[in-house]
Amino acid sequence: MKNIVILISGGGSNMAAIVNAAKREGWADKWGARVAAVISNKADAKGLTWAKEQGIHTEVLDHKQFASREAFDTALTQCIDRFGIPDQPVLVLLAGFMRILTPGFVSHYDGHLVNIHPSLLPAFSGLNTHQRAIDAGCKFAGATVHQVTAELDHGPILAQAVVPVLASDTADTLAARVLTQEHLIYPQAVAQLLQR
Ligand code: NHR
Ligand code: GAR
Repeated sequence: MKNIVILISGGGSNMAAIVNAAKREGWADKWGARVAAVISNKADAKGLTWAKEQGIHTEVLDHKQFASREAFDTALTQCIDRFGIPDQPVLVLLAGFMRILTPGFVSHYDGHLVNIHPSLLPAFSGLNTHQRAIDAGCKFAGATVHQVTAELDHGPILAQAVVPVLASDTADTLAARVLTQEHLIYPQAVAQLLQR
């Protein structure tokens, strides 16, 4: 069994897309893969309610309870690894997870840590991507699934999707258009990783 742990901070729609794809496409039967847990750094993340309703194990690890990034990441590693299987690396998926992770955390999951970022990387790494794309006059925007490395939003690209930027767009309308594509490419990219 390959266990997947999903980290969220908010709505969790990408998490739901992955859980639904796993169910619909039979990832457990095909590749022995299952979403073992969803962990949020925010107690009020809406995605937690949905995950619980699906019978998925959920945990909250509030970063504000920790004195340093390192202390939080060490606790997060311990929490994630409880859902691992001996001799089988756990696949950790960031899905709207809003905390920058330390190099120690990244190297612990080296090659098994993936993020979806709401821009066409390498353009617009970091936060507030949709407003920045509009302000730059971009005609296209999109999302990128990438391996996570110590350098923020710079790991190898696994998948991208492109959407048009319309003259009438606000950050919210563009974000919604990008999000529909995220829900397609993130599960696809994860399925490709599981097949390897
Ligand atoms: N960590 C590493 N080492 N590398 C990456 O590529 C990472 C990462 C952690 C998260 C997601 C990312 C994104 O897709 C991600 C990629 C949060 C911030 C941020 O500045 C930036 C990028 C991403 C996630 N977070 C603030 C912080 O101080 C907090 C912001 C908040 O809480 O709202 O950690 O965009
Ligand atoms: C998604 O658009 C994701 O790409 C983005 O936040 C949204 C989360 O939505 N991630 C980041 O901005 C990471 N810094 P979701 O919680 O509904 O999946």
